[in-house]
Amino acid sequence: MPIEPTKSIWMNGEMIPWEDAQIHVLTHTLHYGTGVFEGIRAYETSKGPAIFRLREHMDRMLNSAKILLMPLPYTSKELQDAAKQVVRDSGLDSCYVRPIAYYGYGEMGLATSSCTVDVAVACWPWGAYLGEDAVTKGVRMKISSWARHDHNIMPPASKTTGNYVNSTLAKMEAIRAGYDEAIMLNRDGLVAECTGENLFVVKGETLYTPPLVSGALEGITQDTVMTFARDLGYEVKVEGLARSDLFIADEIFVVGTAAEVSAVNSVDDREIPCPGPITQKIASLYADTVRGKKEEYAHWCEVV
Ligand code: PPE
Repeated sequence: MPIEPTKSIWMNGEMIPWEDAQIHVLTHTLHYGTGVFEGIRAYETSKGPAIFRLREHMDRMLNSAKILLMPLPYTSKELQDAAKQVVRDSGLDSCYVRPIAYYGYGEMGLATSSCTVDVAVACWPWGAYLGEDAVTKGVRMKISSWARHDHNIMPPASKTTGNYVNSTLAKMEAIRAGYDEAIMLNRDGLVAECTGENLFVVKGETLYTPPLVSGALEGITQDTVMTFARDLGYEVKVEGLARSDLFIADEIFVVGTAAEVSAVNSVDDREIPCPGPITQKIASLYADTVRGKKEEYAHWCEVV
């Protein structure tokens, strides 16, 4: 679906008209994939639009930049304020927020030491990421033939734009083979994550999710879901998962800001019970929490 423009985009500290948020074709990051970004959602709540876990997202953006040795000219707080301003200005009740920091136009070559760092924050309406019925009917997963890049190739803890070449290869392979999404294994054959989501396996009353060392981004939705699961009395284990753990899971679901909580109905054509009761419970708690309907988690909703 095409991006639906909003009024303005925050660029280097100023709100500028949507159509003026342009960059030069010789922008460094366009050539080398050296940007860092975030994906955040704002939801309609009874107190007005609120951005979910805004601080954690902007803190992670600072960490992504740190890993890349990129000197971000803004603090987490300044970026949080920029995101709030963009959402307010859009007049939207709910939207997706995309901050990005990139090496700008001015120098070429792989060393970034003398490059300028530009930062933008945009928002627009973005619907269900894995389809409208991802929660009820689930998605069909393919284990990718592409390995997840690892810590000594592209650090998965940094949400770097270039990292997503790996995700795009896997996503396109899955879609062209008739699946909805890919599960990526690391080079040791352990489950890492999906192209834009973390993964959970349910076995009995225990939830398993792969850690950063397996090649997963430390997801903020993953953290939210782990909090829910523990609060609901389930055990949560952050540990390595093998391919077989997927095939014989009681339930599998994937989570991310864009994908929210989406059920999995099969992995490489092995059916997974779907939608499972624990998946449903977590998905509905997530849907209520992000809309500010759960008092105990209301501190995660940053009213704009
Ligand atoms: N792993 C990857 C590789 C990833 O891109 C995301 C988010 C996650 C895990 C989940 O992280 P979190 O959002 O903090 O729970 N993917 C973002 C980008 C999606 C896109 O297509 O662009 C997102 O969900 O916003």
